[in-house]
Amino acid sequence: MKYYADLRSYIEALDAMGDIMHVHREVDGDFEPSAITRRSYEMQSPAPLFHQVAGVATGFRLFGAPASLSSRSEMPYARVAMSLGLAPESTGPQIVEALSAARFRPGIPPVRVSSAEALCHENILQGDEASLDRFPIPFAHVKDGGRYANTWGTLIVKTPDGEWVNWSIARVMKVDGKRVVGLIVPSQHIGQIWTQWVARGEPMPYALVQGPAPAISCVSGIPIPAHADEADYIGVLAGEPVPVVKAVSVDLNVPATAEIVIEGHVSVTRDCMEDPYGEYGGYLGEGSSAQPTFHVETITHRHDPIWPMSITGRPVDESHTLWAMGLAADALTHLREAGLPVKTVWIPEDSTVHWLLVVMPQEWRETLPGVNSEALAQRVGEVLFNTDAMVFIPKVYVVDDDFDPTNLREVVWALSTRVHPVGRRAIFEEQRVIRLPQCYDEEEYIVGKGAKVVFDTLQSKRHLHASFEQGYLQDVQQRVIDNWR
Ligand SMILES: Cc1cc2nc3c(=O)[nH]c(=O)nc-3n(C[C@H](O)[C@H](O)[C@H](O)COP(=O)(O)O)c2cc1C
Ligand SMILES: [Mn+2]
Repeated sequence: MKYYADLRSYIEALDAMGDIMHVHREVDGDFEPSAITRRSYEMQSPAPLFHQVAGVATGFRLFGAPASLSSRSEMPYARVAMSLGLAPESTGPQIVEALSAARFRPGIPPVRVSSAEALCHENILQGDEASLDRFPIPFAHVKDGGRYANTWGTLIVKTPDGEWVNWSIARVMKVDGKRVVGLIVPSQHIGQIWTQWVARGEPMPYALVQGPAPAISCVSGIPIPAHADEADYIGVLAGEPVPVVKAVSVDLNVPATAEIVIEGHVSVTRDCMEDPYGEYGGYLGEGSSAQPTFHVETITHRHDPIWPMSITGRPVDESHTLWAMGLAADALTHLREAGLPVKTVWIPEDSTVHWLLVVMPQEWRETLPGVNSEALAQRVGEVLFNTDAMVFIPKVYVVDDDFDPTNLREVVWALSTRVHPVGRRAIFEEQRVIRLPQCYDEEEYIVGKGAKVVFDTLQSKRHLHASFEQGYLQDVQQRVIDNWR
């Protein structure tokens, strides 16, 4: 187990295990880097590091697929695990468990270092010099409304009273060298905090951080509770405080080892059009909406900075690995806090965050005397659908632990044989619906309400599998294995 304190040491570690594809030939600055990154997701090949992008200074690099599935198929979650300081061989459920366990430990606040010690302050650009035009910012997908200047970076904002500092990922689109426009979802923490600044009529200071320590990127992309600082939680995962430095022109602390930090203020009105953007559900974007403008005032960066990107779309990319595991850990935490003896929670990558499996241990009936599976499904829905993070999840399955929830073949087999066509489900009407899950009708998106469901797939009596492992006596199995050629 090793914690990577900056993006470069993480990339070096991936390189040492054969999981980096160096692209030395010049790529265009428009679509080629994203197309290569997309193809690398779909082929599960090494993560591309672009050494020369047309239109930007030599030395300015682009890095794709930072936390998707590893090309080392025997350790598929190595990129996520290593980012979080866990062993590369960690299984999905082990990562989910680690993320949930860290929620129960006291936070470790960041430490301030001086500007002279902060790598992210090696270059400080202000005024006209502080232009996004210097950086390699490609288009992500062909139908997008513009170049996306944030797909994997951390937005840092804090409440006007200074009590709560939030680090999160939300996409922002480049308008020009000095302006970007960001999608602010009201239920997300950045939305909750922006609303407080709007109420005061003051522009919100922000820092957009590209390429901090990989654990920072990962935690920025997953839910922890409102009013909790992601920095303190990252300190727990890292086992040491995150080094931060005071930003140059706004009153915010930023991760000291980051590749690039963009500083400025966010407008108090939704004054700019954002979107379309190809989303995690796997479809190219349609439509657009008015969102606030982020003005670029100062940019600081390391020498030869690396700009990371996640090119969301059909599975599997960072939304389906990291974000899904973070949502699963959040659900697991809430269910356990509600006293439910849940073994694990898993969101299959290929469901693009539309299915969430709640895995019950064999002995759950003894732990919850008098509760039948129908009542359990109802309780699971009551707990989950009241949390902010589950606004993204339309369909929950309560399942037995007699199959591997991370193995898609087993998931399809178990669900197709255990979901009743019409019965055994708890339906929750009038739930919050936002425009990101793909399965609702236009009228439901307009009113912002629709149904959610918890399928009760628990078997009243466990059926044995007609498999090699369960369908034959031990001595026959052993003889077969011993004589296998
Ligand atoms: C690659 C990636 C892209 C994301 N893009 C967005 C986005 O554009 N808007 C958004 O609201 N959440 C987005 N998310 C999800 C949020 O980062 C996640 O819900 C996180 O919990 C938000 O932080 P918060 O809990 O502090 O609000 C993205 C996550 C990942 C991993
Ligand atoms: Mn938060």
